[in-house]
Amino acid sequence: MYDLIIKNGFVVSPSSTVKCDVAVNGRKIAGLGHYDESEGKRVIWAEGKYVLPGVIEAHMHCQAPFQGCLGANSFYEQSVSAAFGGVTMYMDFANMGKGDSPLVQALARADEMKESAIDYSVHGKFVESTPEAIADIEKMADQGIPTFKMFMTYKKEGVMSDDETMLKVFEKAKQVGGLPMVHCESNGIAETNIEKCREKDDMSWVNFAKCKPVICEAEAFARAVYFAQCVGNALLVVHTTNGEALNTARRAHEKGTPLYVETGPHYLTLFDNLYKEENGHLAICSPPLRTPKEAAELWEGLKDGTILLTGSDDCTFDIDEKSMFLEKKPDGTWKQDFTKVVNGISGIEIRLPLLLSEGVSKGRISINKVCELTSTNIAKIYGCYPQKGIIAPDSDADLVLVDMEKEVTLSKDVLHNNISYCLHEGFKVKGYPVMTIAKGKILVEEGEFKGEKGAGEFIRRKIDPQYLERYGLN
Ligand code: DUC
Ligand code: ZN
Ligand code: ZN
Repeated sequence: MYDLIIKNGFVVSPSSTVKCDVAVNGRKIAGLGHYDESEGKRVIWAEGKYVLPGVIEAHMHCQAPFQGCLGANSFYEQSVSAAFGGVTMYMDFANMGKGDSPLVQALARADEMKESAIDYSVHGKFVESTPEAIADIEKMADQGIPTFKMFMTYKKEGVMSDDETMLKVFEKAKQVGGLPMVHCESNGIAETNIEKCREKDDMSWVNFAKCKPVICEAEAFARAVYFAQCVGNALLVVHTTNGEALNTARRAHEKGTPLYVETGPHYLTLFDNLYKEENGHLAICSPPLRTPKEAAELWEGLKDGTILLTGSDDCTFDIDEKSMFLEKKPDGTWKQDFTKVVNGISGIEIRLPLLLSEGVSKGRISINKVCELTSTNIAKIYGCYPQKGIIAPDSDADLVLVDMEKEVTLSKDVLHNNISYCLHEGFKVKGYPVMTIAKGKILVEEGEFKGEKGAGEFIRRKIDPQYLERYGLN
């Protein structure tokens, strides 16, 4: 007898879509095949639905003090919103300031995440390269935390890593089988441009994007890649937005550099025209939203394998936090100053729907590719495969049932992210998660959350060395 049988769905992996049943015992997948309904204590009929491995979000910032703000959600609330988007595991970053121990901060973060309804993990973060900080890298890897984030910008916020820190972290990460993750934007280019705007007294939302153009990202991207080649280590670049950077990646891949590139659904579906709106500050995120041209370049990168990962970079701030340092003019409109707006937009709940709709329903990519981009590849490169990221015997029974015919108009009212606006308001999607199952238990069913606060567990991770030695996740 099995605890659960999911019957007659199309079971999706990166390489196949097979109509079969999935049997679950306790928290694990017991088998795939054909089972009689009498063999299951509970049977879920999944005719016509696709069954994918639960989405893994490896890029979000929840309860993360930044630019004077904290975010709208507690970790429990974030996990509920995530579950509605098919997410069954997520990872956040240690909060770091100069003088902090990366290890202590990472463990503190894991502790904060205990209230999550879904499994979780943490990335270390580096803002300096003192001998003590570098020594923490091995200790973190030993404790199942083999990924280390650095920012190439945000100097004023005190979280930028200089070149030396990057090189030292790269070197040590290589020694312990770890992987640096880098936010690539040139602080120098951005700050110089911002100074010019200040001189002209034009700090409009539109100028935010102009201060951080493609070249600002592409220069830092190339520098990070050269550093990785210099040290001979692997590198993961988060939230890449444009073809200029992708061309650098292609050249690196030709040389065999294990460079893993992530993009986010907002860069595929939202554009810089939002900065022309009165409430354009709600769309301020870094790197900035770009144009449809860059989005088309990203779709190419997804198709040709230059981009193997997606992440939402979720930073859910409500209007009050996005606006808290702004003033209004006598006519009631904003006195625009983009330097007074916290960077970040919400997205954890809509990453899968947007990829299903804009990707699969529009014929750009297959559902198998979506499986890779939202789950399998994430589990592999972040080191929790095959416990996560695949529907196979002995893997965790983390599953998301998808109805490719379901049409939803995105709006603040249909999402569960605790904020009073939605940048995708009115955006129609076709293809939506209709049930989320984590470790064999139903988390979301028929629009209702059925999970439990604190049910999430810390997942220790270890990266397969072959992914760090050469490019590719096969
Ligand atoms: N980008 C954002 O938009 N917010 C937080 C951090 C980041 O890199
Ligand atoms: Zn970033
Ligand atoms: Zn981020």
